[in-house]
Amino acid sequence: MAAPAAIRAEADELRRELDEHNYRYYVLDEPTITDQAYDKLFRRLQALEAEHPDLVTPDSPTQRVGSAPASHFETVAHEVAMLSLENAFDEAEMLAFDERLHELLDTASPLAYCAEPKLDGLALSLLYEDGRLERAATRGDGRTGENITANARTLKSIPLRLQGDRAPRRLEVRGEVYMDRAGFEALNESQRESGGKVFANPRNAAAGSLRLLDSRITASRPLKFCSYGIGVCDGGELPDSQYAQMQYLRELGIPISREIELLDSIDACLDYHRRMLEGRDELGYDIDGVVYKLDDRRLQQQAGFVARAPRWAIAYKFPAQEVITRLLDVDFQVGRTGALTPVARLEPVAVGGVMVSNATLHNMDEIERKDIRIGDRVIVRRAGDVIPEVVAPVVEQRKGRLRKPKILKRCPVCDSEVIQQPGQAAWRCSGGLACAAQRKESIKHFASRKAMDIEGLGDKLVEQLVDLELIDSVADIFDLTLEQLSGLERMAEKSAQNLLDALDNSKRTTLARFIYALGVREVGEATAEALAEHFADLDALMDADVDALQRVEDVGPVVAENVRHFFDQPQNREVVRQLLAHGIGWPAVAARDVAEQTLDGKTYVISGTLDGYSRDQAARLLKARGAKVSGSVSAKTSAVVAGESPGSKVAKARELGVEIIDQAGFERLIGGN
Ligand code: JCF
Repeated sequence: MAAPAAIRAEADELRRELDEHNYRYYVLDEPTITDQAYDKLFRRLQALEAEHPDLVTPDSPTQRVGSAPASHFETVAHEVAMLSLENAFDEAEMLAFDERLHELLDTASPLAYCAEPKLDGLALSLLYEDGRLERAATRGDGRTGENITANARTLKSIPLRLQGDRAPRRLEVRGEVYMDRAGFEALNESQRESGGKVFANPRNAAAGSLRLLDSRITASRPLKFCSYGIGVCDGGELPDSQYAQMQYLRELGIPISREIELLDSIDACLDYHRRMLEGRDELGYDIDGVVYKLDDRRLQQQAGFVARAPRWAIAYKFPAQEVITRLLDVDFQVGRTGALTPVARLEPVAVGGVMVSNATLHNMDEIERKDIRIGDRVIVRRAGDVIPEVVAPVVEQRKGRLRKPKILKRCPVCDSEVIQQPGQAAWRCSGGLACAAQRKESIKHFASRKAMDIEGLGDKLVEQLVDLELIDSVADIFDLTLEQLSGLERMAEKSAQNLLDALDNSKRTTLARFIYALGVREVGEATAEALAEHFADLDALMDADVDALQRVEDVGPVVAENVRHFFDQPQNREVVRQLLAHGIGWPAVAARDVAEQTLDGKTYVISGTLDGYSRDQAARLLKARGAKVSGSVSAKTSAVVAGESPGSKVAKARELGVEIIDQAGFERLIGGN
């Protein structure tokens, strides 16, 4: 049965609104509604489409989930070849590029360039016909690529239809598919957990995710698209400058770089390059240089092409963020919790413009998985603000039999036994606070900004104080005297007094900071905050059993066990006692009443939107009263909480005869919260 006209009109309107919000989010970077409100519209559309399948259109925002695997990719011939770029590696080569263009174009006036960062991803061609995405293809060898339409459709930053009604009849948009660093880290984390493939860098992760035969997997990968130009254009006029063309694409709903700039001369280009190089780490995604294009399209045409690249564009490369060097040896560093981190000693090499001679190898499992040997040539990566890491060995260059790095039997700092707990990748020194390394690290952590925030008590000073045996534990720092401090190397009396003042000031803190400062394994700021809010009182926390601890939001069995174990150690309890005796204190935290477990044994499913509660909040309130919250309805479900525009779950509940309760019913359950 065809859907009634009114329903069809509502679905069309929802699609229009969702497209608009997608555009505001991905292109303008200025969302005007919350994620929740977006989800609400999305679910309403999903519900309409589920009830009236004839309403589903291929360009509906709901159709980005991917489809059953293909056996192979079809070949696509590019109507206009996808070119590569000439490279420049220094200012002299950039000046020569500009000079040559002046000669070719027979002009002495400064030339204007359109500049943008060069993303480190894969080129993609998107063909829109009458404003609809018809085909997506990889670059391939520039003449023919692969048809990966099903995969490209799953990227939310690629519009399935163009905005407005100004789109030419046929428009081929070109750009780069990439993964930002946060997406890359999150993907690798989940791959590690599920035993899947771990990617060496964001580029490999993007390539591996885009060219999957199963587009449903592509849909789950954090891929992004950013356009850099236009290929084919039929049946429409394009602006006559590169910069204006890019703005035009943006108006059509195509994401372009936020960093794009129109520059009036080659000098401005060199300045842009310096600015981008400086800001490189803060961008959040890897770039390997800057692309400059002659802005005037008529001049571009005059300049023409060489074999496989335009004469009117150039990529000015940055120093590589991945380089190859030799692994000389592997040492071990002991962290705050005793974990031994293997550290690569490298033949010094410049990475991203910085000399590097040490890099992390993460842990022994990682070394084993990557089969890294001492003496190998290894790929070293330094990107963003993370510490340099060894990505992989270059196995093809391995000569002879090389030794595998081995974990130490004894701690390199205190000679205690090194042990590995079952199910954990980390090997740990068993010395605890008897180990100077762990003492130093725990004191550094205690004093750090997000913990007790003791200004002037930096890493170097902590090491000095521990080495001189002036302090042993975090409590000892409050016994330091002016005499002791001003007797230290490079410490004037003024700085010594400032440090004593800072120590005094730090004593007025918050319970959350204090808990965090203690450095319990895996208790970060957020967990410390949750513990403080839940228990409101240090004694209550110190005496809580594992079950009580697990009732705290986001505290699972491992963290609960760590907290319990920490406070079971008499020396830890003693340190806490001493700290409090020094006058450390905090304003009282309003105790959050522990809700009565009125919903113990019940299981609820939430569907649709509740007024005034996000789904997470609603779930939390139910869980706080002992209920379980599940994502799917079964005969065991106690009730479905149905908010506004609920989905198919309500239908399922009806089918199974499961109770359905509305907003008022939900509020009765949680007792007028
Ligand atoms: O960001 C890039 N990787 C990128 C590649 C940017 C551009 O403006 C490009 C490109 C490849 C070819 N322009 C051309 C012509």
